[in-house]
Amino acid sequence: MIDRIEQIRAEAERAIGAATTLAALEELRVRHLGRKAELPNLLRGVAELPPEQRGAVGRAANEARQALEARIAARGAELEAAELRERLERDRADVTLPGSPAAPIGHLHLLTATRREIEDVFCGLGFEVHEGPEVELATYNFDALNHDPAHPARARTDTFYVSDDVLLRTHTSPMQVRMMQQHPPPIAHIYPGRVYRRDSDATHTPQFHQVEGLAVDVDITLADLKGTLLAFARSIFGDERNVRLRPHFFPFTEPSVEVDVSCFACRGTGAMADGSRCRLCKGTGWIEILGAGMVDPNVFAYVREHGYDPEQVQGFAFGMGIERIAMLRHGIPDLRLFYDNDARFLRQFG
Ligand code: 2NL
Repeated sequence: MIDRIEQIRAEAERAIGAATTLAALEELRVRHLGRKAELPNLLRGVAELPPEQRGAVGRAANEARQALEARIAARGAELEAAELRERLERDRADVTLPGSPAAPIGHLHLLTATRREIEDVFCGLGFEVHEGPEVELATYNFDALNHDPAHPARARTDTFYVSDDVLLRTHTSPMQVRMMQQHPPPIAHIYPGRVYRRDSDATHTPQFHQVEGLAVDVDITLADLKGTLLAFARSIFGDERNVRLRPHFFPFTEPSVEVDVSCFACRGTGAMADGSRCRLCKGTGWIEILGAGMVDPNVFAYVREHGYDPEQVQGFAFGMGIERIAMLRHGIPDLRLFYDNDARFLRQFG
């Protein structure tokens, strides 16, 4: 009897040691320690043995059962640990990899995004985009553009001079002259970029951004200007918008106009739904967005020998502030917000 117990114990211990899965181990537990297994049966039968055998057999069977229980528990812990290790290995994740899809890092500054949108509109209308130098000759910045020699913008107090005849451009108009010198008509260009003026308050910064435009051919009219700017205004401010031209003065255009877009807050009515006065357009129904006009013949005369005979060609030009367009469109109250680099402001336009 004792031999049989030792045999069962040895066989079960070998099988437990060889078990490779928790399921196989559970099967062994049922086979050797379950209700119908041999060892528990032996234990239950101990009472019927002759008294002199009971002690030894009972002890051996009990020890065998306890030993097998301990073996099963130990092997179970081993297999569990191995399975966990394997699962971790299989599920290994490189937490330093970017997500999928990668989260975008940052976004364009609102001024850059606005500038690109403006460029897209005019590209769609057949205009080319050209950039030029920010440090400019005074001649290109003022004289070529029909500025009166006494024009206040020339003053040292209004313009950053590098030397007597070199300055930081006060508008992108010098590029129009440079490009006319390089390209005979017909041309249709826009000139985006930084410009500089000695000004600083809630509506002026010493450096800001402009987009100017120029279209020259033999038959360009003010109607072409109005149609072009209507298409621009609708792209930027909405399909429902209209534009109107008001007489104005610029040195380099004749006639000159200021261009208004119908108000997108009150749909041009000047009044809100509750009857109150529209704050955006101050109740007028119109918002000024840019200046424009027909290129003054004196400007063409400056580039006459490059194919711009003022008797033969005509064209329109316009100029707008990128900051102003973005402020109107997004209701931004202070120009300086563009340059403070407060991420809480900038992130709103991501
Ligand atoms: C404004 C007005 C304007 C121009 C810019 C221009 C340039 C040449 C010839 C004719 Cl070379 N015109 N530029 C014309 C009209 C208006 O800008 O309010 N800008 C922010």
